[in-house]
Amino acid sequence: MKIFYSDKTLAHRPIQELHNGSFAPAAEIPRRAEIIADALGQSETPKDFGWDPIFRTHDGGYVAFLKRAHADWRAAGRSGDAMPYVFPIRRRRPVELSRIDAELGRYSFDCGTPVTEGACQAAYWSAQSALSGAQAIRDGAENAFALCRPPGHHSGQDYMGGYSYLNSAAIAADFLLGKGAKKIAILDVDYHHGNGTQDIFYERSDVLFVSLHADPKTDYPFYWGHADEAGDGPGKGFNVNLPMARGTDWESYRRVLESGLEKISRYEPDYLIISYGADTFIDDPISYFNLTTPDYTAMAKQIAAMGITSLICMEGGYDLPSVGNNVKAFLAGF
Ligand code: SP5
Ligand code: ZN
Repeated sequence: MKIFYSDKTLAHRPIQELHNGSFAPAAEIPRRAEIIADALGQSETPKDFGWDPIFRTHDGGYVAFLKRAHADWRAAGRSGDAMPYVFPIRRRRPVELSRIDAELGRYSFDCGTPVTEGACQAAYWSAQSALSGAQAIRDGAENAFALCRPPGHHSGQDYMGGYSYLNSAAIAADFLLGKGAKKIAILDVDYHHGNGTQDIFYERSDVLFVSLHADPKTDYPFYWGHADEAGDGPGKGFNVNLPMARGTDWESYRRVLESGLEKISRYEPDYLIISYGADTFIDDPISYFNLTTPDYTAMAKQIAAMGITSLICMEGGYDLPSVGNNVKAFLAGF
C-alpha cells in the first residue's frame, strides 16, 4: 500500500473548541497524525500539486480568506486562534464583509474549527497527500492511503467546519475526473456525516456519495445526513445517506455497509475514494458507535472485495491510544 504523509500538517495546533457552552481542549490535535504515521512506519512525502487542483473544488474567495484569516485576526489585535461567533443565516442582505469576525462567520458553520496560524498550511498539505494518492492510483497502484490531517469531509465549496478546512477526498475526486475518469464513488465511513462532500457533489451524477454515519437526529452535524437527502437535479439518486443509531456495533454496521457497497458496485465507478474515520471505535471520546479494532480489518476486506482501485483518505478518530492500530487494521484488510 502506498502511503502519503507530510509532517507539515503538524503546523495546525488548535487550542480549544466550543463544547457544550464552554471551551474545551481541541480534539483534533497534531499528535493524532504522529501516532498514525508511527504505527504505519513507512510513508512517502506528497508531491506539491499547487493550488490549481484545489480551486477545482473550492471557491476562490474562501481560499483567499483561509490564507489570510489568521493574520487578519492578529492584525485586529487578537491572540490565540481565529474563531467565529456570528453567522449570516436566513434573510441576510448581501453586504460587503470587511471585518475578520464577519468573514469568519460567513465561511464557517461551527465554533469548533479555529483558524490557527498553521491551519492553511496543514490543510494544504493534507490535500496534497490526497492528490498524491490519487496520482498513484491513476498511475497503476492498486490502492493508496493519504494520511490527511486536519480532516476534510465537513468542508464544503466555500466553508469550513467540523475540524475541516479543505475537503481532501473531494479534491482527489475532482482531480481524477479532470484526468479522464468518468465516475468516482466516495464511501464515507467516518462516525459523522460528510456534509461538505455531500454538498459539493449534491447536483452531480459523476460522483456517487455513500455515507454511513450516526443519525443526525442525535449527532453532529445535525442539519445534513438524513436518509431522504438523495441529491438534486442531475444528481438525484447519486447521494446515499445511511444513518445509524448510537450504540451500533459491527453486526449491524456490516449489514448497512453491505447495502451501501451494493449501490457502489452497481454504479461501476472508475475509482473508489474512502473517507475513513476511526471515530466509530468503541472508545472514541466524542462518538458513540461500538466498533473494535478487528472490525476495521473486516470492514476493509468487505470493501476491497468489490475490486475497485481505491484511495483512502484519513478523516476523524480521536482516541489516541487506539487510533494508530485502528488505521493499521483497516489498511491490513486491503
Ligand atoms: C472529522 C470529524 O470527525 N469531525 C467531527 C467534528 C465534531 N465536532 C463536534 C463534536 C463536539 C465534541 N467536542 C469535544 C471536545 C473535547 N475536548
Ligand atoms: Zn468524525
